[in-house]
Amino acid sequence: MVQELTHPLSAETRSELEAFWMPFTANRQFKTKPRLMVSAKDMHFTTEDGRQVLDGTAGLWCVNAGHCRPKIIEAVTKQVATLDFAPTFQMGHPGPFQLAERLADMLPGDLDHVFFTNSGSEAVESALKIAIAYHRVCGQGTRQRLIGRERGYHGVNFGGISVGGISTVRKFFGGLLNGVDHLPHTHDLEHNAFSKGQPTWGSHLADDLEQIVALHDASNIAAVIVEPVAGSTGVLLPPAGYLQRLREICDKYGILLIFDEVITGFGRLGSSFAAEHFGVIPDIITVAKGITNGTIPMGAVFVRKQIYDAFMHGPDNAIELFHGYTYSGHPVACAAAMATLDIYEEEGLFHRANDLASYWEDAVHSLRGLPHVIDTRNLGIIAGIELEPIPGQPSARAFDCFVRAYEQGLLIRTTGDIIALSPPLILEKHHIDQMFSMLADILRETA
Ligand code: PXG
Ligand code: PLP
Repeated sequence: MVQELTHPLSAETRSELEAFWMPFTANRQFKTKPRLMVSAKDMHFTTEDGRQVLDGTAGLWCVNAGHCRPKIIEAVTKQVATLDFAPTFQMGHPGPFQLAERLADMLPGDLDHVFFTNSGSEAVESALKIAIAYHRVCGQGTRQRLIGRERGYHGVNFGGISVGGISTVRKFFGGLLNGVDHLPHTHDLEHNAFSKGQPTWGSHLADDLEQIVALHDASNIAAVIVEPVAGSTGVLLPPAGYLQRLREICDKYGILLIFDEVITGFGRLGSSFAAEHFGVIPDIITVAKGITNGTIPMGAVFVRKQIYDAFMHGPDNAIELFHGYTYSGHPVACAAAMATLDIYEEEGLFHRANDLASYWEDAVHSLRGLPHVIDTRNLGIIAGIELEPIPGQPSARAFDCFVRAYEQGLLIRTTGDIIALSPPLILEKHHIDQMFSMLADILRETA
Protein backbone atom coordinates (compact mmCIF):
# COMPACT_ATOMS: atom_id res chain seq x y z
CA MET A 1 0.00 0.00 0.00
CA VAL A 2 1.29 3.41 -0.93
CA GLN A 3 0.94 5.83 1.95
CA GLU A 4 -1.71 8.43 1.08
CA LEU A 5 0.11 11.75 1.23
CA THR A 6 -2.97 13.89 1.19
CA HIS A 7 -4.36 12.90 4.57
CA PRO A 8 -5.22 15.96 6.60
CA LEU A 9 -2.58 17.27 8.94
CA SER A 10 -3.60 19.89 11.42
CA ALA A 11 -2.40 21.58 14.56
CA GLU A 12 -3.94 18.67 16.53
CA THR A 13 -1.65 16.20 14.81
CA ARG A 14 1.34 18.43 15.29
CA SER A 15 3.57 15.56 16.39
CA GLU A 16 3.42 14.29 12.81
CA LEU A 17 5.17 17.44 11.71
CA GLU A 18 7.99 17.21 14.19
CA ALA A 19 10.58 15.03 12.45
CA PHE A 20 10.98 17.12 9.30
CA TRP A 21 13.60 19.83 9.95
CA MET A 22 12.23 22.36 7.49
CA PRO A 23 14.64 24.37 5.33
CA PHE A 24 14.77 28.17 5.65
CA THR A 25 11.71 28.05 7.92
CA ALA A 26 10.69 29.19 11.39
CA ASN A 27 10.05 25.55 12.35
CA ARG A 28 8.32 26.11 15.69
CA GLN A 29 6.03 28.80 14.34
CA PHE A 30 5.13 26.71 11.29
CA LYS A 31 4.47 23.55 13.25
CA THR A 32 2.09 25.43 15.52
CA LYS A 33 0.12 26.83 12.60
CA PRO A 34 1.04 24.83 9.50
CA ARG A 35 0.39 25.86 5.91
CA LEU A 36 0.12 22.65 3.92
CA MET A 37 -0.43 22.22 0.21
CA VAL A 38 -1.74 18.86 -0.99
CA SER A 39 -2.17 19.30 -4.73
CA ALA A 40 -1.63 21.81 -7.50
CA LYS A 41 -2.86 22.53 -11.01
CA ASP A 42 -1.71 25.26 -13.39
CA MET A 43 -1.86 28.57 -11.46
CA HIS A 44 -3.19 27.20 -8.16
CA PHE A 45 -2.33 25.12 -5.14
CA THR A 46 -4.99 23.35 -3.09
CA THR A 47 -4.48 23.46 0.66
CA GLU A 48 -5.17 20.60 3.05
CA ASP A 49 -8.39 22.34 4.08
CA GLY A 50 -9.51 22.42 0.46
CA ARG A 51 -8.84 26.07 -0.40
CA GLN A 52 -7.43 27.30 -3.71
CA VAL A 53 -4.29 29.44 -3.43
CA LEU A 54 -3.13 31.46 -6.44
CA ASP A 55 0.58 30.81 -6.94
CA GLY A 56 2.22 34.22 -7.07
CA THR A 57 5.72 32.75 -6.81
CA ALA A 58 5.81 29.79 -9.21
CA GLY A 59 6.51 27.63 -6.15
CA LEU A 60 9.97 28.96 -5.37
CA TRP A 61 10.61 30.66 -8.73
CA CYS A 62 10.63 27.32 -10.49
CA VAL A 63 7.23 26.26 -11.87
CA ASN A 64 7.40 28.55 -14.89
CA ALA A 65 4.95 26.51 -16.98
CA GLY A 66 2.44 26.08 -14.15
CA HIS A 67 1.71 23.02 -12.03
CA CYS A 68 1.13 19.37 -12.92
CA ARG A 69 1.48 19.72 -16.67
CA PRO A 70 0.34 16.43 -18.28
CA LYS A 71 3.20 16.38 -20.80
CA ILE A 72 5.83 16.47 -18.05
CA ILE A 73 3.97 13.91 -15.96
CA GLU A 74 3.80 11.58 -18.94
CA ALA A 75 7.49 12.00 -19.81
CA VAL A 76 8.59 11.37 -16.23
CA THR A 77 6.30 8.37 -15.82
CA LYS A 78 7.50 6.80 -19.04
CA GLN A 79 11.17 7.43 -18.25
CA VAL A 80 11.07 6.05 -14.73
CA ALA A 81 9.50 2.85 -16.05
CA THR A 82 12.04 2.51 -18.89
CA LEU A 83 15.40 3.52 -17.45
CA ASP A 84 15.18 4.57 -13.82
CA PHE A 85 18.87 5.20 -13.41
CA ALA A 86 22.08 4.76 -15.30
CA PRO A 87 25.49 6.13 -14.38
CA THR A 88 27.08 9.03 -16.24
CA PHE A 89 30.57 8.34 -14.86
CA GLN A 90 32.40 6.50 -17.68
CA MET A 91 28.97 5.41 -18.95
CA GLY A 92 26.04 7.11 -20.57
CA HIS A 93 22.40 7.09 -21.58
CA PRO A 94 20.65 9.22 -24.20
CA GLY A 95 18.95 11.76 -21.89
CA PRO A 96 21.73 14.20 -20.98
CA PHE A 97 23.26 14.15 -24.47
CA GLN A 98 19.93 15.08 -26.08
CA LEU A 99 19.15 17.64 -23.42
CA ALA A 100 22.60 19.26 -23.55
CA GLU A 101 22.39 19.57 -27.32
CA ARG A 102 19.00 21.20 -27.07
CA LEU A 103 20.13 23.61 -24.36
CA ALA A 104 23.24 24.49 -26.37
CA ASP A 105 20.93 25.59 -29.21
CA MET A 106 19.13 27.94 -26.83
CA LEU A 107 22.31 29.49 -25.42
CA PRO A 108 23.67 32.87 -26.50
CA GLY A 109 27.14 33.40 -27.98
CA ASP A 110 29.52 30.47 -27.94
CA LEU A 111 28.23 28.98 -24.70
CA ASP A 112 27.74 25.44 -25.93
CA HIS A 113 28.64 22.82 -23.30
CA VAL A 114 26.56 21.70 -20.35
CA PHE A 115 27.56 20.17 -17.00
CA PHE A 116 24.58 18.75 -15.08
CA THR A 117 23.92 19.03 -11.34
CA ASN A 118 20.86 18.50 -9.12
CA SER A 119 20.27 22.01 -7.81
CA GLY A 120 21.28 25.62 -8.12
CA SER A 121 23.62 25.30 -5.16
CA GLU A 122 25.48 22.46 -6.87
CA ALA A 123 25.54 24.38 -10.13
CA VAL A 124 27.25 27.26 -8.35
CA GLU A 125 29.85 25.00 -6.69
CA SER A 126 30.53 23.37 -10.05
CA ALA A 127 30.87 26.72 -11.83
CA LEU A 128 33.32 28.08 -9.25
CA LYS A 129 35.42 24.91 -9.42
CA ILE A 130 35.38 24.92 -13.22
CA ALA A 131 36.49 28.58 -13.25
CA ILE A 132 39.48 27.95 -10.99
CA ALA A 133 40.43 24.70 -12.77
CA TYR A 134 40.10 26.43 -16.17
CA HIS A 135 42.78 28.96 -15.31
CA ARG A 136 44.97 26.17 -14.00
CA VAL A 137 44.70 24.08 -17.17
CA CYS A 138 45.50 27.27 -19.11
CA GLY A 139 48.74 27.64 -17.12
CA GLN A 140 47.43 30.44 -14.89
CA GLY A 141 47.11 28.51 -11.65
CA THR A 142 47.53 31.63 -9.51
CA ARG A 143 44.09 32.81 -10.59
CA GLN A 144 42.13 31.47 -7.63
CA ARG A 145 40.33 34.42 -6.09
CA LEU A 146 36.57 34.70 -6.50
CA ILE A 147 34.50 37.87 -6.45
CA GLY A 148 30.83 37.95 -5.51
CA ARG A 149 28.56 40.81 -4.52
CA GLU A 150 26.89 42.10 -1.38
CA ARG A 151 23.33 40.76 -1.04
CA GLY A 152 24.09 38.06 -3.62
CA TYR A 153 22.51 34.61 -3.18
CA HIS A 154 24.27 31.64 -4.72
CA GLY A 155 22.77 28.75 -2.82
CA VAL A 156 23.86 27.28 0.46
CA ASN A 157 27.00 25.25 -0.09
CA PHE A 158 30.37 26.54 1.09
CA GLY A 159 31.46 28.10 -2.19
CA GLY A 160 28.07 29.68 -2.74
CA ILE A 161 27.82 31.22 0.73
CA SER A 162 31.41 32.45 0.47
CA VAL A 163 30.73 34.45 -2.71
CA GLY A 164 27.18 35.20 -1.56
CA GLY A 165 26.49 38.37 0.33
CA ILE A 166 23.54 37.76 2.63
CA SER A 167 24.85 37.89 6.17
CA THR A 168 22.28 35.54 7.74
CA VAL A 169 23.16 32.86 5.19
CA ARG A 170 26.90 33.19 5.99
CA LYS A 171 27.44 34.17 9.57
CA PHE A 172 26.85 30.87 11.36
CA PHE A 173 29.16 28.81 9.21
CA GLY A 174 32.71 29.64 10.13
CA GLY A 175 35.58 30.85 8.02
CA LEU A 176 34.22 29.99 4.56
CA LEU A 177 36.46 30.04 1.46
CA ASN A 178 39.62 32.10 1.49
CA GLY A 179 40.31 34.63 -1.22
CA VAL A 180 36.86 36.08 -1.79
CA ASP A 181 35.93 39.73 -2.28
CA HIS A 182 32.53 41.36 -2.75
CA LEU A 183 31.40 44.12 -5.04
CA PRO A 184 28.87 46.56 -3.58
CA HIS A 185 25.21 45.86 -4.31
CA THR A 186 23.36 48.36 -6.48
CA HIS A 187 20.17 49.00 -4.49
CA ASP A 188 19.79 52.53 -3.16
CA LEU A 189 16.30 53.87 -2.62
CA GLU A 190 17.58 57.42 -2.56
CA HIS A 191 18.50 57.05 -6.22
CA ASN A 192 16.48 54.24 -7.71
CA ALA A 193 13.15 53.90 -5.87
CA PHE A 194 10.08 53.02 -7.94
CA SER A 195 12.10 51.94 -10.98
CA LYS A 196 10.12 50.68 -13.91
CA GLY A 197 12.58 48.17 -15.31
CA GLN A 198 16.29 48.85 -14.95
CA PRO A 199 17.21 51.83 -12.78
CA THR A 200 19.21 54.55 -14.51
CA TRP A 201 21.44 55.18 -11.49
CA GLY A 202 24.24 52.89 -10.37
CA SER A 203 26.24 51.54 -13.31
CA HIS A 204 29.36 53.19 -11.86
CA LEU A 205 29.26 50.66 -9.00
CA ALA A 206 30.70 48.09 -11.42
CA ASP A 207 33.91 50.14 -11.41
CA ASP A 208 34.65 48.88 -7.89
CA LEU A 209 35.90 45.80 -9.70
CA GLU A 210 38.83 47.91 -10.91
CA GLN A 211 39.79 48.60 -7.30
CA ILE A 212 39.63 44.93 -6.36
CA VAL A 213 41.85 44.12 -9.34
CA ALA A 214 44.27 46.89 -8.35
CA LEU A 215 44.47 45.44 -4.83
CA HIS A 216 45.01 41.77 -5.69
CA ASP A 217 46.28 41.95 -9.29
CA ALA A 218 44.37 40.28 -12.09
CA SER A 219 46.85 37.39 -12.11
CA ASN A 220 45.27 36.19 -8.85
CA ILE A 221 41.60 36.50 -9.81
CA ALA A 222 39.61 33.64 -11.34
CA ALA A 223 36.02 34.84 -11.67
CA VAL A 224 33.28 37.30 -10.82
CA ILE A 225 29.86 35.81 -10.05
CA VAL A 226 26.64 37.83 -9.97
CA GLU A 227 22.92 37.29 -10.36
CA PRO A 228 21.87 39.42 -13.35
CA VAL A 229 18.75 40.24 -11.29
CA ALA A 230 19.26 39.46 -7.61
CA GLY A 231 16.19 37.43 -6.59
CA SER A 232 16.46 35.90 -3.18
CA THR A 233 17.61 39.07 -1.43
CA GLY A 234 14.46 40.83 -2.58
CA VAL A 235 14.57 41.63 -6.30
CA LEU A 236 17.44 44.02 -7.02
CA LEU A 237 17.56 45.16 -10.63
CA PRO A 238 20.83 45.84 -12.44
CA PRO A 239 21.29 49.52 -13.29
CA ALA A 240 21.36 50.27 -17.03
CA GLY A 241 24.89 49.65 -18.32
CA TYR A 242 26.08 47.90 -15.14
CA LEU A 243 26.38 44.36 -16.49
CA GLN A 244 28.02 45.67 -19.69
CA ARG A 245 30.60 47.44 -17.52
CA LEU A 246 31.33 44.26 -15.53
CA ARG A 247 31.81 42.40 -18.83
CA GLU A 248 34.25 45.03 -20.11
CA ILE A 249 36.35 44.97 -16.95
CA CYS A 250 36.41 41.16 -16.86
CA ASP A 251 37.53 41.13 -20.52
CA LYS A 252 40.25 43.67 -19.84
CA TYR A 253 41.80 41.49 -17.13
CA GLY A 254 41.07 37.95 -18.34
CA ILE A 255 38.61 37.30 -15.47
CA LEU A 256 35.72 34.89 -16.11
CA LEU A 257 32.24 36.35 -15.72
CA ILE A 258 29.63 33.99 -14.26
CA PHE A 259 25.92 34.82 -14.39
CA ASP A 260 23.92 32.90 -11.82
CA GLU A 261 20.63 32.53 -13.68
CA VAL A 262 18.93 30.08 -11.34
CA ILE A 263 15.99 32.51 -11.16
CA THR A 264 16.36 34.52 -14.36
CA GLY A 265 16.80 31.51 -16.68
CA PHE A 266 13.94 29.96 -18.64
CA GLY A 267 11.67 32.86 -19.39
CA ARG A 268 11.41 34.93 -16.24
CA LEU A 269 12.56 38.07 -18.09
CA GLY A 270 10.76 37.23 -21.33
CA SER A 271 13.82 35.59 -22.90
CA SER A 272 15.57 32.25 -22.52
CA PHE A 273 18.24 33.77 -20.31
CA ALA A 274 18.98 37.14 -18.74
CA ALA A 275 22.21 37.17 -20.77
CA GLU A 276 20.06 37.50 -23.86
CA HIS A 277 17.71 40.03 -22.29
CA PHE A 278 20.56 42.33 -21.24
CA GLY A 279 22.72 41.66 -24.29
CA VAL A 280 25.69 40.67 -22.13
CA ILE A 281 27.24 37.26 -22.66
CA PRO A 282 29.03 35.78 -19.66
CA ASP A 283 31.60 32.97 -19.81
CA ILE A 284 29.59 30.67 -17.56
CA ILE A 285 25.87 30.50 -16.68
CA THR A 286 24.36 28.53 -13.79
CA VAL A 287 20.71 27.43 -13.89
CA ALA A 288 18.26 25.16 -12.01
CA LYS A 289 14.56 25.53 -11.09
CA GLY A 290 12.80 26.31 -14.41
CA ILE A 291 14.96 23.81 -16.30
CA THR A 292 12.53 21.06 -15.24
CA ASN A 293 9.62 23.31 -14.25
CA GLY A 294 10.51 22.30 -10.70
CA THR A 295 9.16 18.80 -11.27
CA ILE A 296 12.37 16.84 -10.74
CA PRO A 297 15.49 18.41 -9.18
CA MET A 298 18.07 19.47 -11.74
CA GLY A 299 20.66 22.20 -12.22
CA ALA A 300 23.25 22.89 -14.88
CA VAL A 301 26.36 24.87 -15.72
CA PHE A 302 26.72 26.25 -19.24
CA VAL A 303 30.24 27.10 -20.41
CA ARG A 304 31.76 28.71 -23.46
CA LYS A 305 33.39 26.46 -26.01
CA GLN A 306 36.86 27.72 -25.13
CA ILE A 307 36.42 26.65 -21.50
CA TYR A 308 35.41 23.10 -22.38
CA ASP A 309 38.11 22.88 -25.05
CA ALA A 310 40.79 24.02 -22.61
CA PHE A 311 40.20 20.85 -20.58
CA MET A 312 40.32 18.50 -23.60
CA HIS A 313 44.06 17.91 -23.55
CA GLY A 314 46.42 15.16 -22.46
CA PRO A 315 46.04 11.44 -23.10
CA ASP A 316 42.63 10.31 -24.39
CA ASN A 317 42.12 8.02 -21.42
CA ALA A 318 42.64 10.79 -18.85
CA ILE A 319 39.58 12.10 -16.96
CA GLU A 320 39.61 15.81 -17.73
CA LEU A 321 37.60 17.11 -14.76
CA PHE A 322 37.52 15.31 -11.44
CA HIS A 323 34.08 16.54 -10.51
CA GLY A 324 30.53 15.20 -10.83
CA TYR A 325 27.45 14.06 -8.93
CA THR A 326 25.98 10.56 -8.84
CA TYR A 327 22.85 12.07 -10.33
CA SER A 328 24.47 14.39 -12.93
CA GLY A 329 22.19 14.00 -15.95
CA HIS A 330 19.69 11.75 -14.13
CA PRO A 331 17.38 10.07 -16.68
CA VAL A 332 14.15 11.17 -15.01
CA ALA A 333 15.34 14.77 -14.62
CA CYS A 334 16.41 14.81 -18.28
CA ALA A 335 12.97 13.54 -19.34
CA ALA A 336 11.29 16.24 -17.23
CA ALA A 337 13.56 18.90 -18.74
CA MET A 338 12.91 17.80 -22.34
CA ALA A 339 9.13 17.89 -21.77
CA THR A 340 9.45 21.26 -20.02
CA LEU A 341 11.38 22.76 -22.95
CA ASP A 342 8.69 21.38 -25.29
CA ILE A 343 6.01 23.24 -23.34
CA TYR A 344 8.01 26.47 -23.22
CA GLU A 345 8.46 26.26 -26.97
CA GLU A 346 4.98 25.05 -28.00
CA GLU A 347 3.23 27.63 -25.85
CA GLY A 348 5.71 30.42 -26.57
CA LEU A 349 5.90 31.07 -22.84
CA PHE A 350 8.98 33.30 -22.96
CA HIS A 351 7.25 35.55 -25.53
CA ARG A 352 4.16 35.45 -23.43
CA ALA A 353 6.13 36.73 -20.45
CA ASN A 354 7.52 39.48 -22.63
CA ASP A 355 4.07 40.42 -23.94
CA LEU A 356 2.60 40.58 -20.43
CA ALA A 357 5.52 42.54 -18.93
CA SER A 358 4.06 46.01 -19.43
CA TYR A 359 0.64 45.03 -18.03
CA TRP A 360 2.54 43.48 -15.11
CA GLU A 361 4.59 46.66 -14.66
CA ASP A 362 1.46 48.83 -14.41
CA ALA A 363 -0.07 46.44 -11.89
CA VAL A 364 3.09 46.40 -9.74
CA HIS A 365 3.31 50.19 -9.63
CA SER A 366 -0.39 50.52 -8.80
CA LEU A 367 0.69 49.66 -5.24
CA ARG A 368 2.71 52.86 -4.99
CA GLY A 369 1.18 55.16 -2.40
CA LEU A 370 -0.38 52.36 -0.32
CA PRO A 371 0.50 52.25 3.38
CA HIS A 372 4.17 51.44 4.15
CA VAL A 373 5.13 50.83 0.52
CA ILE A 374 8.56 52.45 0.13
CA ASP A 375 9.42 50.93 -3.24
CA THR A 376 7.90 48.98 -6.10
CA ARG A 377 10.13 47.58 -8.85
CA ASN A 378 9.69 45.20 -11.74
CA LEU A 379 11.38 43.49 -14.64
CA GLY A 380 9.98 40.76 -16.89
CA ILE A 381 7.50 38.85 -14.72
CA ILE A 382 9.22 39.70 -11.44
CA ALA A 383 8.16 42.24 -8.85
CA GLY A 384 9.71 43.54 -5.66
CA ILE A 385 7.54 45.46 -3.20
CA GLU A 386 9.52 46.92 -0.35
CA LEU A 387 7.76 47.83 2.89
CA GLU A 388 8.87 50.09 5.67
CA PRO A 389 9.88 47.83 8.56
CA ILE A 390 8.03 48.05 11.87
CA PRO A 391 10.57 49.77 14.13
CA GLY A 392 12.54 47.17 16.08
CA GLN A 393 10.80 44.25 14.30
CA PRO A 394 12.49 43.72 10.96
CA SER A 395 10.58 41.40 8.58
CA ALA A 396 7.46 41.28 10.81
CA ARG A 397 5.38 43.50 8.52
CA ALA A 398 6.08 41.52 5.37
CA PHE A 399 5.61 38.20 7.17
CA ASP A 400 2.21 39.39 8.38
CA CYS A 401 1.27 40.18 4.75
CA PHE A 402 2.51 36.72 3.71
CA VAL A 403 0.29 34.96 6.27
CA ARG A 404 -2.74 37.10 5.44
CA ALA A 405 -2.22 36.53 1.72
CA TYR A 406 -2.00 32.77 2.23
CA GLU A 407 -5.16 32.79 4.32
CA GLN A 408 -6.96 34.81 1.66
CA GLY A 409 -5.77 32.59 -1.21
CA LEU A 410 -2.55 34.06 -2.58
CA LEU A 411 0.98 32.72 -2.25
CA ILE A 412 3.62 35.45 -2.08
CA ARG A 413 7.27 35.22 -0.97
CA THR A 414 8.86 37.56 1.51
CA THR A 415 12.44 38.19 2.42
CA GLY A 416 13.06 40.74 5.15
CA ASP A 417 10.41 43.39 4.50
CA ILE A 418 10.36 42.84 0.75
CA ILE A 419 7.58 40.99 -1.05
CA ALA A 420 8.76 39.15 -4.18
CA LEU A 421 6.37 37.99 -6.88
CA SER A 422 7.23 35.65 -9.76
CA PRO A 423 4.14 33.73 -10.91
CA PRO A 424 4.07 30.95 -13.50
CA LEU A 425 4.40 32.37 -17.02
CA ILE A 426 1.07 30.83 -18.09
CA LEU A 427 -0.72 33.52 -16.09
CA GLU A 428 -3.54 35.57 -17.60
CA LYS A 429 -4.30 39.24 -17.09
CA HIS A 430 -7.13 38.36 -14.71
CA HIS A 431 -4.61 36.58 -12.46
CA ILE A 432 -2.51 39.72 -12.39
CA ASP A 433 -5.59 41.80 -11.51
CA GLN A 434 -6.54 39.38 -8.77
CA MET A 435 -3.03 39.22 -7.33
CA PHE A 436 -2.58 42.97 -7.04
CA SER A 437 -6.07 43.75 -5.83
CA MET A 438 -5.64 41.18 -3.05
CA LEU A 439 -2.26 42.61 -2.19
CA ALA A 440 -3.60 46.15 -2.16
CA ASP A 441 -6.36 45.10 0.25
CA ILE A 442 -3.86 43.35 2.48
CA LEU A 443 -1.58 46.38 2.56
CA ARG A 444 -4.55 48.57 3.51
CA GLU A 445 -5.60 46.08 6.21
CA THR A 446 -2.15 46.05 7.79
CA ALA A 447 -1.94 49.85 7.86
N1 PXG B 1 21.57 30.78 -7.17
C1 PXG B 1 20.52 31.61 -7.21
C2 PXG B 1 20.64 32.91 -7.94
C3 PXG B 1 19.30 31.25 -6.59
O1 PXG B 1 18.26 32.07 -6.64
C4 PXG B 1 20.35 29.19 -5.90
C5 PXG B 1 21.51 29.60 -6.55
C6 PXG B 1 20.34 27.87 -5.23
O2 PXG B 1 19.50 26.96 -5.86
P1 PXG B 1 18.96 25.67 -5.04
O3 PXG B 1 18.31 24.87 -6.10
O4 PXG B 1 20.15 24.99 -4.45
O5 PXG B 1 18.01 26.20 -3.99
C7 PXG B 1 19.22 30.01 -5.94
C8 PXG B 1 17.97 29.55 -5.24
C9 PXG B 1 13.61 32.94 -2.52
C10 PXG B 1 14.35 31.66 -2.83
O6 PXG B 1 12.75 32.95 -1.71
C11 PXG B 1 15.33 31.67 -3.78
C12 PXG B 1 16.05 30.50 -4.04
C13 PXG B 1 15.76 29.33 -3.34
C14 PXG B 1 14.75 29.34 -2.40
C15 PXG B 1 14.03 30.52 -2.12
O7 PXG B 1 13.88 33.97 -3.12
N2 PXG B 1 17.05 30.57 -4.97
N1 PLP C 1 29.16 10.62 0.44
C1 PLP C 1 29.47 9.34 0.16
C2 PLP C 1 29.89 8.41 1.29
C3 PLP C 1 29.41 8.86 -1.18
O1 PLP C 1 29.75 7.60 -1.47
C4 PLP C 1 29.00 9.76 -2.20
C5 PLP C 1 28.88 9.32 -3.59
O2 PLP C 1 29.24 8.21 -3.96
C6 PLP C 1 28.71 11.09 -1.87
C7 PLP C 1 28.79 11.48 -0.53
C8 PLP C 1 28.31 12.07 -2.92
O3 PLP C 1 27.00 11.87 -3.34
P1 PLP C 1 26.44 12.53 -4.69
O4 PLP C 1 27.27 11.98 -5.81
O5 PLP C 1 25.00 12.10 -4.75
O6 PLP C 1 26.62 14.02 -4.54
